[in-house]
Amino acid sequence: MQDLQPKASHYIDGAYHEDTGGNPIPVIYPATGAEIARLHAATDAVIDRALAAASAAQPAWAALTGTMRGRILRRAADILRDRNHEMSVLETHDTGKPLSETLVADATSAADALEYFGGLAGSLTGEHIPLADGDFVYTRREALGVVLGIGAWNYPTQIAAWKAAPALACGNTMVMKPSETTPLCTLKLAEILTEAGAPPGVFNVVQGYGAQAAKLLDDPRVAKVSLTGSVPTGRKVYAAAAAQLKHATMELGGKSPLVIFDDADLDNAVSAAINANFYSTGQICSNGTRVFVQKGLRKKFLKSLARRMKDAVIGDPLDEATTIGPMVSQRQLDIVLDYIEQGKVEGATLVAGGARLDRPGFWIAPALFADVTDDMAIAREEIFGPVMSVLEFTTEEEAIRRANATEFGLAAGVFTSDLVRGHRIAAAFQAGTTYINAYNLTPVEAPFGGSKASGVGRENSRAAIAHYSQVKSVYVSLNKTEAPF
Ligand code: TXE
Repeated sequence: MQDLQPKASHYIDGAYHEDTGGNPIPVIYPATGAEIARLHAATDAVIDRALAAASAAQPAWAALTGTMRGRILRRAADILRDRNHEMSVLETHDTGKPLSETLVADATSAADALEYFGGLAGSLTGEHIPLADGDFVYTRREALGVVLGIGAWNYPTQIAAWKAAPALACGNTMVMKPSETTPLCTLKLAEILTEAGAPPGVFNVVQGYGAQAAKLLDDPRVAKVSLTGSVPTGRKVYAAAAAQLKHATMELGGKSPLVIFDDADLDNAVSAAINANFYSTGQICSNGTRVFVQKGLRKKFLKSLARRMKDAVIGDPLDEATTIGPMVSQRQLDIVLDYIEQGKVEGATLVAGGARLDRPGFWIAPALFADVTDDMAIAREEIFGPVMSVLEFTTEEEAIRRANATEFGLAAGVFTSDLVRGHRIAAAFQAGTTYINAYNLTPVEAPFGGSKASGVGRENSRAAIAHYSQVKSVYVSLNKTEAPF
C-alpha cells in the first residue's frame, strides 16, 4: 500500500507543522481496520500558532480585490480536478467510501465550490441607498475575520471546501479542524490552495478531537464557526459561539422523509430510495431514511427494492466495481448494529441485509426494514448507516403530518407524477432542502442546509455569502449638521 502518512499533522502559515506533544490520532482504513497513518492532536502552542497565522494574514487577504482572491480559488479548483484520482484514492482511505463514489462526489464537489465562489468573489459588493436632500448611505460587504471550520468524517474534502470557498471568497481566513476520524484529505486541500497562490495563513489545518475544536472556538480571535456534525455537538458549539456572540453556521443531522405516492414512477422511486439510504454506506446527513410509501404501491416497491439490493457490490473500496464500502469506524458499526437489533425487537420486519459481514474492517450488509411505525427508534433517531425504514401511508394529509413529525428538518423528498401535488408537498415540508422526483442532489448553485434542529444558516449558492460576511453602513451627509442646542 502507498505511504499515506502526511509530512506532518498540521498545516499552518503555508507549511506543514508538527508537534508530537499532542494526543495521538491513529488513522484507520475502514476496509481493513489497519492503521495507515498516525497524527497528533494540536497542543495549545499549535492552536495559538494557527490562530496567529490566520489573524495576521486576514487584513491583506481581504484587501485584495475579489477578482484576485477568486482567481486563486479557481486555480485551486483546476488543480483539484487534475488530481481527482489521487484525491479520490486518499478520500477512500480516509473514509472507506468506494472509489466509484469518491471519483465523482468528493474532490469534484470541492472543485465546484472553489470554482463557483471563485467566480462570485469579484461581484461581491454593497449597495447605494439614496436619502433626503442628497444624503446617502452606501454599504460595504466586509469579511468577518478568522473563520473556524469544524468537520464531520463522511465527506472530509467536500466539507472543508464548502466552508473554505465562501469564507475565503469573502476575504476571511480560516482554521479548519477536520474530524479526528478522517484527518488526511484536508491537509491536501491546504497544499493545493498554497500551490494555487493563497498566501501563507489564509487556510490552515489543525488536527484534534472535540476538546481542541472547543479550545479554538473559545479564542477571541475566532469571529465565526461553521460546524458539520451531529445535533448534540451542534447544541454545544452553538451555545459556545453564543456566549461570545460569534457568528455560526450549523450543518447537523437529520431523519428525513421520502414520500412516494401510488402514481410515482416505480423505478425512479426505488433508485431514489437506494441513493437516499445506501450511498456512502448510508453515512449522509440528508438521507431520506423514513421512506413513506402509499398503500397501493407498497408491495411492488418492496419487491423491486429487495431485488435491486441483491445487485449491490460490497467489496474492496478501491475496486471501481464496488458500490458499497464499510462503515467509517468500529464505533459507527456498533451504533448501526444496535439500531438494527432495536428495529427487530420493536417489531419491524427485516426484509433484507442487516448482518455484520465476517471479514476484517467495519462491514455490514445494507438493511431494509418494512412494517416500520412512527414510534420505533429506527424511525425517530438518526442512525447514520445503511438502514432503510419503509412506512405505509394512505392519504396526502397523513403523509405530510407524519413526515413533519420530527425535531429534524434537513431534507425531504416526494415522488409523484402529479406535479401540482409535488409543489404543494414541497411547500408543506418542514425542511431546508426539498426534492420533487429527485433526492440527495446538492449542486453548489443551490442553498443547502437545515431547518428546526438540523441547522442554522446555509451553505453553497449566493445564500452562503450572507453567512461569511457582514454589512457595514456608511452614512454620508451633504448637509449641515443640526443639533438641539
Ligand atoms: O460527529 P460529532 P461525528 C452527524 C451525524 C452523525 C454524527 C457523527 O449525526 O451521527 O455527525 O459524526 C467536533 N466542541 N453528521 O461523530 O461527534 C468533532 O471533533 C467543538 C451530520 O464526527 O458531532 C468533529 O470534528 N467541536 C453531517 C465534529 O465536531 C466538537 C455529516 C463532528 O463531531 C465538540 C456528518 C465540541 N464539544 C455527520 N465535540 C451533516 N449534517 O452534514 C466534537 N466536536
